[in-house]
Amino acid sequence: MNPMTQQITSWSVSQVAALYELSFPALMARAAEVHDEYFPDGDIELATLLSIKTGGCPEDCSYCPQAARYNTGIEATKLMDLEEVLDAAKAAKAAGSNRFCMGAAWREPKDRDIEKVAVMIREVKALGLETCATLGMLEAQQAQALSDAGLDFYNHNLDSSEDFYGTVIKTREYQDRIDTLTHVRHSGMSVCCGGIIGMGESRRQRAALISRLANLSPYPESVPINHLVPVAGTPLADQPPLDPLEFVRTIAIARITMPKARVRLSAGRQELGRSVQAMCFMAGANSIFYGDKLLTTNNPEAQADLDLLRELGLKIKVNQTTEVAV
Ligand code: SAM
Ligand code: DTB
Ligand code: SF4
Repeated sequence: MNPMTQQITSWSVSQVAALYELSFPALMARAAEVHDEYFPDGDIELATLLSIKTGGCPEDCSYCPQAARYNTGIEATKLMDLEEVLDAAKAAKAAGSNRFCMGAAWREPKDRDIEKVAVMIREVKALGLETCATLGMLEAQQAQALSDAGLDFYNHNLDSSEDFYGTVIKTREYQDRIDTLTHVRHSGMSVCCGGIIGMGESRRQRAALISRLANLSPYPESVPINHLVPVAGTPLADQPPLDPLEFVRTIAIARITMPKARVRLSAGRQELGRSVQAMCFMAGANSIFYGDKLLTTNNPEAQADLDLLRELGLKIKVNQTTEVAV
């Protein structure tokens, strides 16, 4: 267990729900206090995503443009070649990224997929980038193989509270996600785990998601908080937008309940705009996906993000193994 993230407390759903009921200024002040205490540098981590295998996924995740069953116009591809992945990783490093995250639209990888991704991990790591992968459900020995290849983080999200989960995903159980997270933790890798806000869940269900994340023992080192990107053709395409302040509150509550985690302001940043993003940084977000594309949807242009961070006076995290390249 990483001593950095050892648990000292647990959070009941009611305790987390009570945080949502604080006045907005009181909640923001509390989150900022926790953030200052645990991240006195206040730097922002930059993580770049690459979809190494896009579309054609057999799962039914209602939010996802890559599910084969929805008509979203995404063309299914094979696993990318190593050279193409390395070119993208080199470009990410040159643009100042800290972490390179390889995503695949699989329900679960086959063992031969793990072998190929392991080669990518070794080579990307050799460039001096932190590595992350998100490939779907893993068996224990697959998590171990990725860990042995040098993978630093594995991303696998809970996505929602357990009681809301069945309304968005029916092709796998909540417990399957917990099992994968357990395998990842036991393999020695760091855990990247968060969820999506704005899928029609109630405030109580948002509180239940955060409570579940915060009570993972230890809680994740990285917590991506995604705002739903409604994609035409998916069942959630017409989901009414969430009040942006509710999203900011969720970031603040993630910061308070998981003080040592990197809380990542993830999908949906383009739609949030600069002011709401600035509030999210005040609420304790200290990581973003950086680069013009997420997996299949758009992200703010890299230069716009660098400009925003500079205007807000926020420092960019410097990897111990990475020279400053911005
Ligand atoms: N297939 C793997 C899996 O499901 O674990 C890895 C890739 S999957 C696209 C990774 C995560 O992206 C999902 O768990 C979800 O949190 C997020 N995601 C996918 N579509 C999204 C959308 N439209 N809006 C916000 N987040 C989304
Ligand atoms: C995470 O929590 N969000 C990222 C990453 N982990 C893999 C993915 C967001 C995907 C948004 C929809 C898309 O671009 O396809
Ligand atoms: Fe497949 Fe992952 Fe998309 Fe679900 S979120 S449909 S598992 S790619």
